[in-house]
Amino acid sequence: MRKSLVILFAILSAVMLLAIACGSDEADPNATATTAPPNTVPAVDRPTEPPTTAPTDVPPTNTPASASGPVTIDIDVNGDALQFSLASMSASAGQDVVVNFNNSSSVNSHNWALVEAGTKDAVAADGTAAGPDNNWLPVNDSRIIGATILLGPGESGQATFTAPPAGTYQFVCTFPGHAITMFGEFIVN
Ligand SMILES: [Cu+2]
Repeated sequence: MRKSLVILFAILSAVMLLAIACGSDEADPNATATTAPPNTVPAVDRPTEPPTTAPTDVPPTNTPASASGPVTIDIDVNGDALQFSLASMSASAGQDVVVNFNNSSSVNSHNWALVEAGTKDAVAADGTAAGPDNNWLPVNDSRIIGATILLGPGESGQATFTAPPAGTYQFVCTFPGHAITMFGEFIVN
């Protein structure tokens, strides 16, 4: 009798354990979902990134190579008056300068010359002596920094030169008689 009780107890225990085991499975239906392995890509299958090489072509910039880059200055005359359209112009020392002189006068011939400070009348006097064949300018004169040729009415021309050291210079027309009123100051910074 006692032996059969032990067997019954063992059977009941086995049934209960089985019930617990089944209940455990039913109570945890998502267990496999949370433990799914991550969908990782093997390192060997990853696409290789393009090499990051430094660009060989430097893009152009609008920054001037230096603060004293070339400059172009336009100047005219005041009609048929013996006057330039500008009383003053300026540039930086060492700067490449282009002066575009448009002689819009209908009757007068002019030139434009940059000369050392205080020399415009003396240069003009020597220019008168040099004559029209020399554009009314003394030849190989160290006081002249730059000049156009003689320009007839309606003509235009250029003077190209390198701006001299800082200071105040003069520009002048050396056509005979014009230097009295036809001049201005050229300031080099
Ligand atoms: Cu003149």
